[in-house]
Amino acid sequence: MKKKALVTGVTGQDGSYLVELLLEKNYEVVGLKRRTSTNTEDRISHINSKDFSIVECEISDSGSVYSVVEKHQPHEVYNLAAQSHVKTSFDQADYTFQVNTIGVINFLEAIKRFSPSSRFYQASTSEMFGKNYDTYFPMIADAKNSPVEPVKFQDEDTVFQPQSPYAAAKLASHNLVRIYREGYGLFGCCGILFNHESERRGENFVTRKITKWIGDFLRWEKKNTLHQLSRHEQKKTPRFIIGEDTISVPTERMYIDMMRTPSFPKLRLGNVDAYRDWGHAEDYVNAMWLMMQEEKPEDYVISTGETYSVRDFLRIAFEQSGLGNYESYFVVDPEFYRPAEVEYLRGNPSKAEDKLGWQREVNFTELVRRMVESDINNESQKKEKDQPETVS
Ligand code: NDP
Ligand code: GDR
Repeated sequence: MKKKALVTGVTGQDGSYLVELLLEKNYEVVGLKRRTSTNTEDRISHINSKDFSIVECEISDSGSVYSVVEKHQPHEVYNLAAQSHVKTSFDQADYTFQVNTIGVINFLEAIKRFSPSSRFYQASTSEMFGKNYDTYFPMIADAKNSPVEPVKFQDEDTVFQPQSPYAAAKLASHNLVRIYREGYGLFGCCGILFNHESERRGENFVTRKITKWIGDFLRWEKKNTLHQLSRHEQKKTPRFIIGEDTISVPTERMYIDMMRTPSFPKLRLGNVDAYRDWGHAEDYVNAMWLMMQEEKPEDYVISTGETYSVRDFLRIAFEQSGLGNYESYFVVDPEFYRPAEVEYLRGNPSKAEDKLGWQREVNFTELVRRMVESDINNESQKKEKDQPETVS
């Protein structure tokens, strides 16, 4: 008999990759999505399998959750649905708790009452560490001659110190899973996942915001520069006028309308000095599945063990796109600062590597490359698809 999995948040980044993985592993997958007035199935519209169905479920509504769990009696429940934007959670704290905490209580209660053998995965987060980290001193052969800096990291034993309503709501849920595990013997495990991105990342998270801007800018550049200019001319005239807030094409280089000076808004970002441990979502959904196959439910840190700043991401993305130095293309906008920030994240994935045999495959540079490439190609592919077919 096929195993049946329920996946909440199926229309999100991780949901889409997890469904692909579970179908590959021969599961029957029921994806749960909330009701929306517009189509939110872009990330899963390519999945065409008789073993995949989508059911409407609002996870903050207990009746909705109880009936879906009772009806399907799933072997595994992956709870990925969340109000997942940290900055938004400062403005929508109540709603964030409704979805990110009450939603989890609804599933734990539903499993306890109607399907106690179901296994439950909760999407916990490195944001729960907030300001806190531990340190170790690296072993350096010639410690006498080189100053030894302590290395900061977080692992399963690091004390949580959340910095946002999002993280506080996720921490409450993290504890609830432990309480139901210890109190009622439910199989509940939490993946403490550090940031993971992809070509499918939501457009208002910083990595995708950067790569999407690059893609949009390059298309605008192509449309608005006079490509008929000789190579010699192109070298002579500046490519752009870079002002405080916008980037403009000089009139003599304009392509379509000689009276217009087209301009493009600069990339606006908040704190570019925050450090994150960034991996690829495809590697991370594999870790979710692995921890659900263990004999005993436990919590695991999933991360790369490396840390880079937002500035590093910017630098590498702009270099890879061919635009070069990012400095003149972006402005710092206080609107994107948060009331409280998490400055430094670097996870130690040793437990997951040792016990689950998990290994990430995509490194940081490759992650940036894939995202840049996808955003440069994406829109043009989409446009081509949208073009009405011509009849000759
Ligand atoms: P996304 O924001 O891409 O996806 C969130 C999903 O939750 C979407 O499908 C969304 O639906 C759904 N959702 C939101 N509210 C509700 C609701 N009230 N009822 C039902 N569904 C709802 O997140 P990711 O895929 O990146 O992350 C998956 C999970 O992992 C989240 O819980 C996130 O907090 C957590 N996490 C993510 C990390 C990351 O770096 N990506 C790291 C650590 C944890 P819709 O499409 O309609 O908006
Ligand atoms: P994060 O991801 O808050 O770590 O949460 P995000 O990409 O939103 O921010 C990362 C860092 O970049 C800084 N930053 C900006 N962030 C956004 N979104 N937009 C900006 O313009 C901008 N400029 C700078 C932020 O201040 C921050 O320091 C993600 C989410 O997926 C969570 O759901 C998940 O739990 C954690 O990762 C792990």
